[in-house]
Amino acid sequence: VEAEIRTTLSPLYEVFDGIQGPAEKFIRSRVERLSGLWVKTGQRMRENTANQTSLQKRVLLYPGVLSGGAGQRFGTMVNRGGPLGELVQWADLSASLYILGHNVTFTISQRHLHSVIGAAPGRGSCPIQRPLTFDLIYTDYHGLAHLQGAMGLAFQHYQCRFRILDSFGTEPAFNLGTYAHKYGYKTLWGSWGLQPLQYMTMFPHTPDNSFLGFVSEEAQSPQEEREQEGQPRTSVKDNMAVVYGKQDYMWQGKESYLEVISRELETHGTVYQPAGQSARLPGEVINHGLLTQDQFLQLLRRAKVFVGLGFPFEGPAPLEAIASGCVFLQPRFQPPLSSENSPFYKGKPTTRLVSSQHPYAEEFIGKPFVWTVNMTNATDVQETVQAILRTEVKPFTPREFTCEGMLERVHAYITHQVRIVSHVKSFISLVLLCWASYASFPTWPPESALRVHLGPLGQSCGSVCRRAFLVCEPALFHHLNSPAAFSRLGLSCASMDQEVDNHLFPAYSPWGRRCGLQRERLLFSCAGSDPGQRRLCPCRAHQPGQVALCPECI
Ligand code: U2F
Repeated sequence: VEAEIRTTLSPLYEVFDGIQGPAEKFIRSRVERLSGLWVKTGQRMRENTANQTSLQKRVLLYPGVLSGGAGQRFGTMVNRGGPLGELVQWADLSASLYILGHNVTFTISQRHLHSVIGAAPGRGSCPIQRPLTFDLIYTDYHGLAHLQGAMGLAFQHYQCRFRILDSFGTEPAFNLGTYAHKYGYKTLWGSWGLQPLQYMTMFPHTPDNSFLGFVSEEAQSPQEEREQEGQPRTSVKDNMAVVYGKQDYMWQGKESYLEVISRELETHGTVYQPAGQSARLPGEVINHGLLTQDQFLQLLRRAKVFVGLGFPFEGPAPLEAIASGCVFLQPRFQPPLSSENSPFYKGKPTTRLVSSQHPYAEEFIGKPFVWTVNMTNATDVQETVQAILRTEVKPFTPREFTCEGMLERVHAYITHQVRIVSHVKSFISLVLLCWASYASFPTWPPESALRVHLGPLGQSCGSVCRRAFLVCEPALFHHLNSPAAFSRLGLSCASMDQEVDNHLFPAYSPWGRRCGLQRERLLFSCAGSDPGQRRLCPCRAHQPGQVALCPECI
């Protein structure tokens, strides 16, 4: 069956039926609220991409974090200022897959999971019992562990079908268990040995993973909604700031920073307050309590500045604020945060250095929409706020965070990252095909997209490519992993190292002119650098505002 773009989301609400916790309600109401936008974008896509069809996939969505006791705890926090970023992403992923015409099943119950994947509850099952009826399973790290328990031996057979929503990303060195164990990259998460591109992140953190993202909506009045699309809207703003932080502990110790801002702007908060109590906030702050997303967006629409306090890290709200015509003011982290020095990032399978509260906003959007300051320097803060107030900004959304951008990206992943033929009936050939696609070299993006760069000492391929206004493409590494690739770059190798495991390979060490070839394809890594190594980097161009896709590859 061909996947045909759908023009309604209503049947998807039935998919969510019967799941009634606060988290699921949040997901459902977000999908409903954005349905008009999804449908309109789908229709536009249908007109423009008449010939770009793909096979309909049977897709299971299983956010493990919402299941069982842990899920109940997560759910309880939804109405108390707890994290919503992941729910935003699950909602937008469900809507994207449905609009793109796929067959979507959504569950957060382990019992239901067992029944739909064909395993008896409470014990592992024999894979021969019943072939998996899903082409793809989107889950998270929690869900992966549940699936392993439920599927037994079949778990490994089908692992190429898993997609893991992993907000902060998993670098290859942490992903391969044996390597992680041997070289000190072992963390709480990681070590599942999947293809690094199977991990899907909230922002384009490392190109080793697939950037899934979400949709950043622009707050609109009904009248504006009727206006012609594509015209930047200007609205009259009040002299007000909205502070980013749904729980009052996030505000503690930030009084002097907020005081400087309050001198210039009326300061508003959307902080959860338990019944009968008020949140502990500076006296000058007007607190609205935790708002629904819709109300929150209406507030942003009135404000000039959205103020970051340093936490939460890397969430959706700054993008919504910028889409609503606010400037985002946020603290710089000097030294940068990492899994070495930050309790929050500790145990996360990444070596990333986090230079501010929202590095994507800082690096990919920047001024005049995003200003990054030293929050302990009152003069810096004051001058920045004054400069912001002299600047006029229009609502802005990077293309990759629009409905169209997300649909295009998800469609590209589904079409090109999956090479499982869904019409194959026999279980054995299904398994072999799954393995074959897992083991053979990727063919997307095509080799014609490859731009080879030889990095300087001590630089990761991620940054080598970025500095050339390109992006590192891990699926193209295998084209550089041969003696010929070294000679094409004018490097003469005194030795060719093929025996050592090193996630920086292919790389060249000028001391002794040693060339290193990668022998484990799961270790091809855009992330990672060493002062003694020059890395061979597979870079590619990307579409404007859509870093995940190259111009010639969809
Ligand atoms: C991030 O999670 P958060 O939930 O803290 O992220 P936010 O940026 O605050 O945004 C989540 C949504 O909350 C909404 C807002 C956003 O879409 O519209 N909202 C709301 O409904 N009502 C309000 O009063 C205020 C905001 C991140 F996404 C996670 O991955 C991290 O785990 C977490 C910690 O760093 O930060």
